[in-house]
Amino acid sequence: MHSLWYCGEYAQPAGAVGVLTVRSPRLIEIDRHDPTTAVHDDLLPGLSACPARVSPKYFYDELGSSLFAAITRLPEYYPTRTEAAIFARHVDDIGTQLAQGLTLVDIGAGNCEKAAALLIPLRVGRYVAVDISVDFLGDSLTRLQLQHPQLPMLGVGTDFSQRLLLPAEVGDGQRLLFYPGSSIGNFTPAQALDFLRQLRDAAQGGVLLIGVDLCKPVAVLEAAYDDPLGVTAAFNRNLLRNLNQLIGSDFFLADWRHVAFFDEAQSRIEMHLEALRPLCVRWPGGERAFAAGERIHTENSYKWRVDDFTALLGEAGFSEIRQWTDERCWFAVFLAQA
Ligand code: AVI
Repeated sequence: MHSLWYCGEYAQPAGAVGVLTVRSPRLIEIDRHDPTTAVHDDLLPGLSACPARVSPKYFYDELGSSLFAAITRLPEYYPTRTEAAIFARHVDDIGTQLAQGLTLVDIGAGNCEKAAALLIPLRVGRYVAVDISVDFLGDSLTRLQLQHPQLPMLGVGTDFSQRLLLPAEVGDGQRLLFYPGSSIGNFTPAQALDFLRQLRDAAQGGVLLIGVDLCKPVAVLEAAYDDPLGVTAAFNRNLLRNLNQLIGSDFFLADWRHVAFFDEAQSRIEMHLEALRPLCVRWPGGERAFAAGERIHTENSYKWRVDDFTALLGEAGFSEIRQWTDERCWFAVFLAQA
């Protein structure tokens, strides 16, 4: 059941003379996920399974989001800056393929930074930021609105990892769905196909602009997911801290080691947490014993070939597919007609 449970709109008080008064963007939240349901449907079965697994969405509590932001600044983590360089270099070319005044729908907007750089060059007419919770969006959107006081903006909080459903408030303007950062890589190919179909439906005849991480030498990939500073290890282990808060478990972080490796056959980085000794983790109503060396699978990050991802977009129903890459062909940005 999708219900609108919160909808707020307010104007900031007028500042001193000469200061522009800017309306704060409207924020709506649909289908706010009930943590108890998520725990029972998703978390506990995964923790109890053999091998144990936990969805990567549990990385992103407040500290996890900050750690991810730190990852994107590591010299070893090439995706963010490579994608940004592709946009910086080709944004005018991308813009010539697009109509003026589109509604840019930013899926997984976070701090809205990536879309912010495109609003003017792509002559966007409306900006809609979508993320798992409006709590993450409020401040970033308000800051962005100050920089673009005339641009209509909307924030939508929804857990689109289950199903991407956009509310009517997004409007009926022509849509440019924006899904950067190679988040599509965190889905298996079958899930990616399903999610691309949902993006195609949500685009309502508009276009999709999506960032995809590509295959490259294994050493480069493994360094990006196991950096010498240990930021990715902290990001991975923070998931246990988040679980302790969510389900009242007693994971002791020092008992777990970060493991990341590239699986050539599946073309994916796998991240795991490995028990350093035999231990038993308890939470209200349950427990799980782990042998030394036993792992919890926390993330997959698939690396695609341009041809394979083009075929996937075609299978999902997209056409007129164009792509731009960097000179090393490490990352690609695809534009496709829904
Ligand atoms: C969000 N996602 C695209 C990142 C990735 O590269 O798969 C998450 C990440 N995990 C470890 N480092 C970054």
